[in-house]
Amino acid sequence: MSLLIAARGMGATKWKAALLACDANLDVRVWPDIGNAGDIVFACAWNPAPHALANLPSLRGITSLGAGVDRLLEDPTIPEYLPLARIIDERLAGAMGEYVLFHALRLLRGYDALRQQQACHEWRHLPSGDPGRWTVGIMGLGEMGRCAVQLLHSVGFRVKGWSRRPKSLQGVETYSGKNELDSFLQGLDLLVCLLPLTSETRDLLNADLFSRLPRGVHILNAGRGGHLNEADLLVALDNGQISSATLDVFATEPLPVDHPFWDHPRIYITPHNAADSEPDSVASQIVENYRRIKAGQAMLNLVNRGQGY
Ligand code: NDP
Ligand code: OXD
Repeated sequence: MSLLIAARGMGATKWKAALLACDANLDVRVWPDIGNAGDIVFACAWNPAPHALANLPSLRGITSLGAGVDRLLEDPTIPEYLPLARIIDERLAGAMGEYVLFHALRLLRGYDALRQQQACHEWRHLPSGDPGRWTVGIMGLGEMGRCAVQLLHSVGFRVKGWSRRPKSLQGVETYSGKNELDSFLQGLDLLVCLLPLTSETRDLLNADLFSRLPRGVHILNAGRGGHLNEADLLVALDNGQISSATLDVFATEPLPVDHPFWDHPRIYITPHNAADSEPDSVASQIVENYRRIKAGQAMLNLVNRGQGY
């Protein structure tokens, strides 16, 4: 029995080393060197090459190497009956929390304007900003969202949160479902998207939603590129409805070199590195799921395919 790593853009070698460090007896194959396809019972996938997981007759389960599973759920070559797990990891969620806090502080303190002033050798005092006067709205109160909420709250930001089902979390005004979306959007200074990409959340950040936000709001998207209508964002930035956009994820990744976002003065780009799964931190849960699959047991951190996350 073998475990296959089919991961593009995530350094398969270090994943293999981390899995073997957990269990030196594992037979780990790295796509495309899969050997006998019939040996493979479990696959660890991240942005797999087309058909990488097709035609594996003994495959019994798959784990995403990240928190998100949208690409795997969309892949028509992956049979729907296969159980799918994803990563839940404190370090991964912590990294996302830090990303959101860092950018919230960057925006609150007007850091981009300060950099510009420095470029012009200009000494001009700008207010340092008071987190207690800023409201940050977090879309998605899962593993990522909850950590962001906690960190923002700890430094004094006012925080609102939105999820699919009602939630109660310390230090946050919570809202749920489409009916409460408008109340959630009211009064925000920064809107943060940490949603999974599903049929319900695709294209959610569009002109209609922007028009329901306070004028001059900032937005941050670290969910998936498919949440954002890119053309609508450019219009909203140009007409002042949105002040700035901090984007970690894009409809096409890597972001094409001629994409208009690169040179936009009020778009701040990071290359999908808000939070990365660290092999050493998550290898043990993958090895445990492989053990469970071999034993015919349910995996940890299972994805609900019907829900889409
Ligand atoms: P979880 O599954 O733990 O949480 C998802 C949250 O989104 C839940 O609170 C859920 O609501 C909410 N949600 C889902 N659908 C809707 C909807 N239709 N309306 C309102 N709320 C909804 O996911 P994670 O927090 O672990 O990850 C979220 C996403 O973050 C990933 O899917 C991935 O796309 C992205 N990500 C990006 C990274 C990066 O580096 N840029 C790194 C890691 C993740 P409920 O609680 O009611 O179920
Ligand atoms: C993830 C990601 O989903 O890094 O984990 O995007």
